[in-house]
Amino acid sequence: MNSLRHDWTLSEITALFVQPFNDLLFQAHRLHREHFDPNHVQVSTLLSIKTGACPEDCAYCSQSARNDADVERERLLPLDEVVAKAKTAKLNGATRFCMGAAWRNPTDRNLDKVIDMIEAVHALGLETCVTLGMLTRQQSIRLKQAGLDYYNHNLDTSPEYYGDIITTRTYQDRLDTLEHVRDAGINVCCGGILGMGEQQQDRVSLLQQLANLPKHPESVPINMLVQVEGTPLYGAEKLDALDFVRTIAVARILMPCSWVRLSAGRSDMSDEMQALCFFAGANSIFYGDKLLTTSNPDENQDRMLFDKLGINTEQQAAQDLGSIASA
Ligand code: SAM
Ligand code: DTB
Ligand code: SF4
Repeated sequence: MNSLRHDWTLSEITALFVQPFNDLLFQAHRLHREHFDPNHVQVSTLLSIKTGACPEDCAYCSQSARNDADVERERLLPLDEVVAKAKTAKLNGATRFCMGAAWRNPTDRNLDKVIDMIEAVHALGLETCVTLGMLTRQQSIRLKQAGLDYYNHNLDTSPEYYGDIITTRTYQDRLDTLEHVRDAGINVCCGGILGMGEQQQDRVSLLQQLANLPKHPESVPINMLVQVEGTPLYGAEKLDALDFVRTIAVARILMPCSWVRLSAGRSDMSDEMQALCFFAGANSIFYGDKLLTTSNPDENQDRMLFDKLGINTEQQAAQDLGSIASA
């Protein structure tokens, strides 16, 4: 097995980015095939369990109380509603159920309720993932004890551009939460957002941060900004589609055993662009017509795309996670 590196330099990553497109995609796809079935895509379904009124000032987010987006705020959903949504997701073919809350961090009482949800979703035979904001070491241990499979916490962008996007929590706060989650033994889901007006060097630097973590995240969501009216980033210059594909390819090369998720933003992507992303090494998506507050392609559309591409979504043996676990 190719040994995983955690010492990538900015100039090495830049050199990958600026190769001719075909050379980059060939390199990424070859590595993808070495570690994964190239015709398999993992599907996760998202549910917002607590929506809006978030105290943080993330410039992209519809749920920040400081932004002016038209989002109906909702309290923490009751357990039976969450279980009903998870059952539907499972019937539709999802293998992982991800629950997101618009919190800076959960209180311990919040966490009790989320733990009930994790246990109930797990009992349906689904993998569980939550994204609740910053966590303490103790809270991470409690989530592990509840059987949580994945915790999503993104770095969002490069350390250099970060201050232009969020001022209410630091990059180091994010790294600290990732360390707590990792140390508790929970699988890490960590990625970022492209198309926020960042430069290529920021995309290089974000990927360097992810690849040089002490262990690669098992899951790396690459989101294309969903521009929401009323947020500061509404109207930001769009990222060229091929630069997005290049970023997926470089993520695949740097983190060859991680699941790279083609996350938010697929509603604005053509079938051809998504097909290129899958070729470049993306092998996971969010499935179902809603992300947290914005829309996603509906299941029929995705089924049709997968049929055209010959992609299967059945759950597979965890042989690939096994290979990263030993790295
Ligand atoms: N409040 C928690 C937090 O921020 O850690 C969890 C939920 S938050 C919505 C999870 C992630 O969704 C963010 O870190 C960001 O990467 C992504 N996200 C939020 N709004 C987005 C948007 N408009 N476009 C793309 N990604 C977005
Ligand atoms: C991630 O990286 N992307 C998801 C998930 N983690 C929680 C969130 C996407 C949110 C898109 C905007 C919205 O629907 O509010
Ligand atoms: Fe709050 Fe998370 Fe949105 Fe930031 S990304 S405003 S922390 S819900």
